[in-house]
Amino acid sequence: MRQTWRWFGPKDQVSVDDMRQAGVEGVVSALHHMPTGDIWTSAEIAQRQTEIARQADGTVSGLAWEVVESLPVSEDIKKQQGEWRLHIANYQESLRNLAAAGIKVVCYNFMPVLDWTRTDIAFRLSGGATCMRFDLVDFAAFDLHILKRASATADYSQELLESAAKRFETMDGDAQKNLARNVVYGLPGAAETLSLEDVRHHLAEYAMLSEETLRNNLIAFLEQVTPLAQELGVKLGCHPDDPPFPLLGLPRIMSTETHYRAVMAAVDLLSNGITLCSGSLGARPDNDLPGMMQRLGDRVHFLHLRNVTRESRDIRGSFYEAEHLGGDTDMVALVQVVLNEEARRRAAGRIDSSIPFRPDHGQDILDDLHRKAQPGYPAIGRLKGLAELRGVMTALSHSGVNLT
Ligand code: DNO
Repeated sequence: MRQTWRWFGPKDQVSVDDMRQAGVEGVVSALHHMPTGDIWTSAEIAQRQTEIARQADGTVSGLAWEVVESLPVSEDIKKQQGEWRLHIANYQESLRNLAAAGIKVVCYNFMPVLDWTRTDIAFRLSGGATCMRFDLVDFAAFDLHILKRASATADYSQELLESAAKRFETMDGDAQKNLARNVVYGLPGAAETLSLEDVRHHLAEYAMLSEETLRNNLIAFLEQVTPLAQELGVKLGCHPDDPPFPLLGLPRIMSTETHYRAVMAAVDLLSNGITLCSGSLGARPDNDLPGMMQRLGDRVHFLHLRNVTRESRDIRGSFYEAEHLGGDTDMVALVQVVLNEEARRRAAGRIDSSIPFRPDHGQDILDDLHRKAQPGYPAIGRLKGLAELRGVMTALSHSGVNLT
């Protein structure tokens, strides 16, 4: 398991030097400043590689850009409208440029309009740490009373409608603004920063788009880019929906094992793969993460290891981001299955037998509470997660332990 770490570029409050001290082996990054749909040029890619290769004092860091997260897919491609053909051609060109620069794992997602979504970015836990949380009542309050989406009432039970109305009444102007900011203005890594008006405009455009059409559009996109990726030796990994259920009446097509199976089978090439995010998928009680890794492992090209505590038994429910070994996903069992998959790849002579993973997100603890890094991406909270995962990996790979 290759220990990687997400770095948002020179503006990241967690530096290249910090990553080195954390014992990171490889870097996950993206050209966040590039408009979605544009070509990532060789010059821009080389610039980011240079930034990663150097420490603050100019000496060599020994780190390299190994995984792209994300090369974003435009809304035009998702809807198959406007400039979608040009955007696909540009995506292909970006893949060529990345491959030429030696970067061979590319993560993307196919969530319409909103990338990952939380209602609270600093939920205080009893021990004093803060973490990210998705509260369904807050989300419904946003949808019904702030965004005022026309058909929203149909999406919630009577009980939820009442709780959301009550919750909204307790919010002052600042609380409303905060909630809207958390939901729509884009969390780190989201391709777009949207206003409420933008969201309304997108929702109107998606109104006629069924789940089936969205899936067909993903497959059409993959039919165009995967054969090229395969030729270039690039592995694509589709990140799951986060949270893994429909929001704002929009279809979600990468939330379950069944969803992944359909898309993997439709374009049956090794390069058409998965970013297995245990945190996103783990927010649904019917997703069995170790089982998914076991059954889909062949196509898993990148892993996000993180945990959530679900606050309800419903498919669509509230949750908060737990410690990496806490929460509802059995992380030890999952790591065991990853190690098994790597052993299988080694035996088959595959060159990708060390799967890159990153300790995804982290709670804000100690100095994180003052550093104000990107929400979800603190230095110490992530380092703690990485250290715990490293402990699990080391113990399970120890020669005294029998790997089956
Ligand atoms: C959140 C991330 C997501 C992810 C994209 C992948 O922390 O996991 O923003 O990068 O959805 O395309």
